[in-house]
Amino acid sequence: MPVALTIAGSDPGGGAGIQADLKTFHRFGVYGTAVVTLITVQNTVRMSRVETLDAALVAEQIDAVFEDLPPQAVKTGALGTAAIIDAIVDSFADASATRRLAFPLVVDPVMLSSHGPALADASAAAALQRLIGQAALVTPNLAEAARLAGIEVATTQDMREAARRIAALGARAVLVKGGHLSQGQDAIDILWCGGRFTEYASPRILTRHTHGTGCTYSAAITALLARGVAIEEAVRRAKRFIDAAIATSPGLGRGAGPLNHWADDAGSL
Ligand code: PXL
Repeated sequence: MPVALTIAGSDPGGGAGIQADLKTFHRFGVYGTAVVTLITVQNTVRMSRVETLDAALVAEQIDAVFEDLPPQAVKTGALGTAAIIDAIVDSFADASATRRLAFPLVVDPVMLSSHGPALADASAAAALQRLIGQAALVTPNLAEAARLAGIEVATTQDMREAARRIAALGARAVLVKGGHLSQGQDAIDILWCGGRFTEYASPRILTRHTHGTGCTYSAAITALLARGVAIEEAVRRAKRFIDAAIATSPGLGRGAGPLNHWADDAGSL
């Protein structure tokens, strides 16, 4: 059974962060391992606290997984501080040198949550560039793409330019997610990979239950990479999965509820 690792924050409400990642890995038939970087206090209506863990504790968790359960793919989510990001970069370098461990890395550059405290501090944005330099794929939403590329991102043309700029930081591929674009009927995501663009469009689903969509999307891609699927195809299948997961969200909670992580979409699995 392929193994995937998520390095991310905890959402006690179960809709985002490591909880969403593990459910998604499981759905795709991949054994999920998880290293916690920070603990949020939240549910579907509020996020009231973010507590980051000690960077050395994060590194120790990663080493415990690498020592015994070497993953075929790794993703990162909310990382909190520059110290944690630096510890992760060092852990990867060490695993490559001493354990000859190699895996595709998916970086979901989570910086802000839709509500509540930030999931990364100011120093983290700069440190994130070092991690991006090692990524097989980076998956920013519009706001994150704008921040990383240093341009405004309001159109699909901007999304392409942002993808190119983020790739110039050293990432092998960049997926800019246009779910928050104000124009158009479709949710359009743009992938820059191997010197060409691929556009993925699906009808926008009008719902407030989208909590954890970014986490779930990048976890699905990571699971498919762990199974040896190529990036362009992994994104195509993962997008089908999140569309189904949003369309069949269970409507839990009184606010922005979670997706259906058990969505049944035969074409994606
Ligand atoms: O979706 C971004 C995100 C990532 N990680 C954790 C979160 C959230 C959003 O709420 O709580 C732990």
